Amino acid sequence: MTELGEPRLDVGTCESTQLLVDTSLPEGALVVADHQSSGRGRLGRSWEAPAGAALLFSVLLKPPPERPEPELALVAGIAVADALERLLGLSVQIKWPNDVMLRRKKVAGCLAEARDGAVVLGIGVNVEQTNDELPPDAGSIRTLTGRGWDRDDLLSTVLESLGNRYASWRAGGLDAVFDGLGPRDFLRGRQVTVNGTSGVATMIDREGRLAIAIDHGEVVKVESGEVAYAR
Ligand code: BT5
Repeated sequence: MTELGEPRLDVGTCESTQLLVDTSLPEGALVVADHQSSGRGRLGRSWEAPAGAALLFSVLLKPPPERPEPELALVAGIAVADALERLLGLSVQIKWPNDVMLRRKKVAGCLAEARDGAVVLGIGVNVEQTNDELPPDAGSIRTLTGRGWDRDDLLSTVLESLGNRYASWRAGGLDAVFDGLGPRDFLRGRQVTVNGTSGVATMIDREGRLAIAIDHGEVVKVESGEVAYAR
């Protein structure tokens, strides 16, 4: 297991925890915010959460160069799913490439950004938001289970799972964490469109690609992109 969370910086409001991580610090350095004024998603999108309602943090990772850094968003999704399943006793899915789903709603998102030869991994988990404070396809622990959760307890559990899964991934790649991914694949069997390719999602493969069965039994593997799916 890799110990994550030291040194730790807690801030009230910031633009984005992603920007506050100093990459010269040792691996495991953590920034936690109560609120972000410009929380970031992938591809220039934003991550929104009212003050005091969500777990918002970034952690500094220094993976070996041979490990593909985009896989870390999946590793993070697995760790968040492990933690939520352990705490809530409910099954949690991963929607390729970086969403964590509970009761078919996005409850958390992960963002792996390469910087200065390191990776700043950001995770947002919706905890106390009401439906009015969330996008339509999103949920919070509160809206989905009827109760909230102490954000510090949640953070400790997520960091512990992440430390475990990250250590396994460092040593053995996605293969070593695949037990946490394959069975949780939210898109499997659903009609999807990614980067203009439409078909039925069949699996996430061991390189982290989404396999899509298109016409005539042909399978296309997609490395990244935004997924539109049928419910
Ligand atoms: C993600 O991006 O899902 C990655 C989100 C990472 C957020 C964390 S919070 C701590 C750290 N600091 C940051 O600045 N970011 C990280 P993506 O797949 O691009 O999803 C973004 C999309 O999700 C938006 O375009 C909205 O449609 C939707 N969205 C925004 N806020 C949301 C929320 N609270 N819950 C669920 N969906 C949300």
